Formats: sequence, C-alpha cells, structure tokens
Amino acid sequence: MKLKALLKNIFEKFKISGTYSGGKQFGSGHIHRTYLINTAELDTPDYILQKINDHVFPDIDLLMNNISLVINHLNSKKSNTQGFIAPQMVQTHTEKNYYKDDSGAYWRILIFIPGLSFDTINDLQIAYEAGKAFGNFIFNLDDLPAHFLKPVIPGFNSLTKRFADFENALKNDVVKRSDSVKPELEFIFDWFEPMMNIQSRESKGDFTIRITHNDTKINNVLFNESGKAISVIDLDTVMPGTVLNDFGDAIRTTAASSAEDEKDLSKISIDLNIFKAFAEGFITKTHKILNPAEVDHLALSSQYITYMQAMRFLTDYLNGDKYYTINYPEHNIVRTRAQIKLAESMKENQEAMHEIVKGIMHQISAF
Ligand code: ADP
Ligand code: GN1
Ligand code: MG
Repeated sequence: MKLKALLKNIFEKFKISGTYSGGKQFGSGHIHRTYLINTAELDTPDYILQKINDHVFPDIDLLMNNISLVINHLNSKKSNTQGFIAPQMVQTHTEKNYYKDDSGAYWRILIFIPGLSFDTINDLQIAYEAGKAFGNFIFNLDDLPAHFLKPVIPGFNSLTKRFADFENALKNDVVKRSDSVKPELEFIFDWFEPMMNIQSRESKGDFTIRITHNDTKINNVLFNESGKAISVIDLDTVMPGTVLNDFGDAIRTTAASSAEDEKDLSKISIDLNIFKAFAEGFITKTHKILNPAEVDHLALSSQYITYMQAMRFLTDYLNGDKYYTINYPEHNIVRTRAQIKLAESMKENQEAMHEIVKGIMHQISAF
C-alpha cells in the first residue's frame, strides 16, 4: 500500500474527529516514525500518528499502560498542572490505545498539540520555561507510587547495564569499526569509574526512586508562540528513576551550545547562563521534594548522563546502527564525539555549575 493510503487507513481505525486531509513525516525524534495528520475541518484537531518502534519497545502493552497511568494521573491534578497540558491518546474503535496492522506493525495516535519544538535553544526564558516544565512534571507525579510503573526498557538508567552492552558491542565488533574509534573507546573506559559514583549512591538509597520522564531532551517540550512551555511530550520512557536522570539529560541538550550531532567540536560547550536559567525553573518546581543528596548531585548529573549518552551512541555505532535513526552512515560517531566534547566542558565547569545550584537553593530557601 502507498504511504498516503496506509496512513489514511490506519488513521481511520481510531476514534478521531474530522476527515483525513493529508499526512507527512514530522519531528526529529530518533525512535518512532512520526507523522502529522491534518484534518479537513477547521474545528477538529490535527493528530500525531506514530508507528511505534517495537524493536526498542517490545512490550507494547506495558509501554502504553505506563503512559496511560501517567497521563491519567496528570489529568487528575488539573489544579496543580498550572497551564501545562498532558498529551492525549486517542483510542481505536475497539477501545484500545494502539492498533496492530496486518503486517504486525503497531500504531498509536495522539492529539496534535500546536506548539513549537526546538532541538537546540539559546534563549534564557525558554530555558527557564523548560526547567519549569520538567520540574512540574516530576512534582506532579510525586504522589504516584513508583512501583505502579514497570521498567519499560530494563536497565534503561543503569550505567552498569549500558557499559556491559558497550563492552559486548566492542567485543563482537560486527561491522569492524572499533579500530577507527580508539580515542572514543579510551574516553569511555577512562570515565567509567568516576561516573559510577552516582550509580553507587543510588544503590545505597541516597536518591529517591520516583516516577521520572527519562527522555528530557529539549525537543520533548512544546512551547507556545510567546515562549511559554505548554506540554511535556514523549512519555515512552516514564518509569521509576531518579531526578538526576531527568535533570542531567535536560541539561545535555538545553544548555549545550550546539546540537547533539554538531560536527565542529570547537563549537561545543556548556552554556552556564542557560544552565542557570534551566536550573532556576526546575528547582523552583521541585525544591520541596528534593533531598540534600539529590541537590548535591544535580550539577554532576549532567556529566553522568552525557557520558552515558556518548556510550550509547558509540555502542550503536559499533553495533552497526541498529537503535537510533541515523541520517548518514557516520551519524552515531559524530554524535558520540559531540557528547564527549560536551561532557568534557561540563567537567571543566563542574564547580561553577555546583555553585549555581547552591545559589538557587539558597535564594529559594530565603523566601
Ligand atoms: P521519538 O521517541 O521518536 O522522539 P516523540 O514522541 O518525541 O518520538 O515524537 C517525535 C516528535 O513529534 C516530537 O519531537 C514532536 O515534535 C512531535 N510530537 C510528538 N507528540 C506530539 C504531540 N502530542 N503534539 C505535537 N507534536 C508532537
Ligand atoms: C532517544 O526518542 P527520542 O529521540 O526523544 C532515546 C533517548 C536518548 C535520545 C538521544 C527510548 O530519544 O534515550 O537520550 O534519543 N530514546 C530511547 O538523543 O532510547
Ligand atoms: Mg522525542
């Protein structure tokens, strides 16, 4: 079936309002195939139709169940969400939140939230708003018991598991790329022990296990025309985690001076003003639920997550690009190098970042 006919056909399996008038590939996510579907009528919404990546998410029921629990919880706390809207899933005519087509592919539909999504930013107000949005997300889920959600990708936040996957990829070297990435391999080995510190503290119980988003890239927040954050999207990886995963991952893309796949390494560094603006927004929303050990590790968490991300891109490069969508053959190693450069810049600025966090906490507790 031609793509247009396929999209229309899938679209009509769901309880949508309006008439299909066209669909096109949309967004810059690395995981699913995402389409924007327009409807002909002016008073009906447009929709996001996604072909779910079932290689990354093999248990579709678990995936969709986690997301539903979070959306329902967020919607039940309208008084608390203060201007943020949760994504809304659309059900099929048979009351399911996904559709399996004849080829075995899984599809889902969300109501399109008209908003702007950015892969990189350099605006302080946007950074502050993004911090508020992700902070608000965690704050509003604080009373949903973490064990209600199941780990949709086991070991997703575990550095030990990521390192084992990396070592495996290196050992197998299926596409014979290891010789060409010696400096990157060295970086991964050198940083492993110091970075394990965060995981060890987590294992000791120093950080609260709560429901976190786990994919807090800046392009997973939508903004309105005046730069106000309106929604946190891409809820696939909501599951038990720590606040450090969400804060660190957000800083990785929000406070980086360039894109995640910038080729010119001289352009990549951490922008401390953006870091401060994001942290202000985030801490304003979360300070009541953060414990001292969490606050103490916020700055370091960005290095930790950026290091883990470098490892993940490198692992995929060694595996022959099986996980992330790539736009050209070297994409994953370009991404790896960019993450390494960013992690190094974060390390150089660690003290300054930590002082910024302390300053914000001090300011907030003075009120
Ligand atoms: P991936 O896991 O592949 O990143 P996402 O769920 O993040 O998939 O969707 C990809 C992109 O589609 C997002 O970055 C955003 O631009 C857009 N998008 C997803 N859901 C919505 C929504 N409900 N409203 C508007 N845009 C959306
Ligand atoms: C993927 O789905 P997307 O593009 O927002 C990935 C994240 C990575 C990110 C790196 C399920 O995010 O974990 O941090 O790419 N999502 C999954 O850009 O693995
Ligand atoms: Mg996404």
